[in-house]
Amino acid sequence: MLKSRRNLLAAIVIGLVAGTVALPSFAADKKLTFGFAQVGAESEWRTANTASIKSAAKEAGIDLKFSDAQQKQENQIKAIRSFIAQKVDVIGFAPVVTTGWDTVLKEAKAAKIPVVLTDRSIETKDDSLYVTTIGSDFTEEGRKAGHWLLDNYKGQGDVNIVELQGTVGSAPAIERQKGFLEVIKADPRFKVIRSQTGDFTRAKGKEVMEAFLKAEPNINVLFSHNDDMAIGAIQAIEAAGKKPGKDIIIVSVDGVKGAFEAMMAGKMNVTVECNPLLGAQLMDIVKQVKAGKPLPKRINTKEGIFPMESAAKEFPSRKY
Ligand code: GYE
Repeated sequence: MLKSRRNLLAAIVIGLVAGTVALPSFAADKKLTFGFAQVGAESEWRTANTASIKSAAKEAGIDLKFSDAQQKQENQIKAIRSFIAQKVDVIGFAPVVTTGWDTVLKEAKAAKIPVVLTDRSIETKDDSLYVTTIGSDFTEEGRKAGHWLLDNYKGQGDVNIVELQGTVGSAPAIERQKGFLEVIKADPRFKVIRSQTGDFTRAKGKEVMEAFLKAEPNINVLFSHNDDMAIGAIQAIEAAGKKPGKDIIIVSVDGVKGAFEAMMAGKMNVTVECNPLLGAQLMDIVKQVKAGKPLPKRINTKEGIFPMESAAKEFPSRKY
């Protein structure tokens, strides 16, 4: 008995060396699992981002476990914990806000599951808690918005600006504001007279703009941290009997189709591009992380700026 077992073992070893016996290949066949905690479905940008991630995962043969946090940090934390419990290979998330992630990321680290951030960044003293962040340079987007305004504003005298901020404490809201203010402070005529969050949604953008219009009879410019809020605000401006794009100049960020439609209708003046189509690059990174390849801590996406005059020409080739 013992002898025949030994013989069998010997036969397998010889077979393996000779290449005639194949090792069980489940290790190679096993699909890579990627748990992804999305912010929510708050904007056109986000819808395009989610679609890009889902289709890229399919194409890359990655088993995607997708969770929608409905813009709530506690839901994202729950999703990350469930990914840890499921022992996924890699965890990814677009952090709704910048702070408050250390505890859950330490849990992922203890479970030896690498974490990739996409779209939004976090603040932490321990940057060993994630491998890399892939996304846009939001400060630069704010600067582009500011430069466009300084270069293109035609009116005389003081320029009263109202600002619709994105989600409080989110990287794009903090950094777009920072970049914009940094640039417009070069000209003291330009003043932000009101600034409030519209949480990146159309409904809130409309509501907050209505309040701005009631409180301020003399608004010259709206700077909106995303297109959806700007589109909501356009409705409020029209309802107040004013002409968006003329009576109130509208400067926005994202570059989604809805913004191009508003620009072609003459109701929005400019949108700074923020590219949501991060899926393919993200899946590449997931594979590299799993293979243990070293990656830079920060990977930026490239983007442009589209004034109203370019909208009709650009519109047919827009992908989101
Ligand atoms: O600008 C906004 C979305 O984080 C870059 O989130 C993203 C922002 C985007 O809701 O539309």
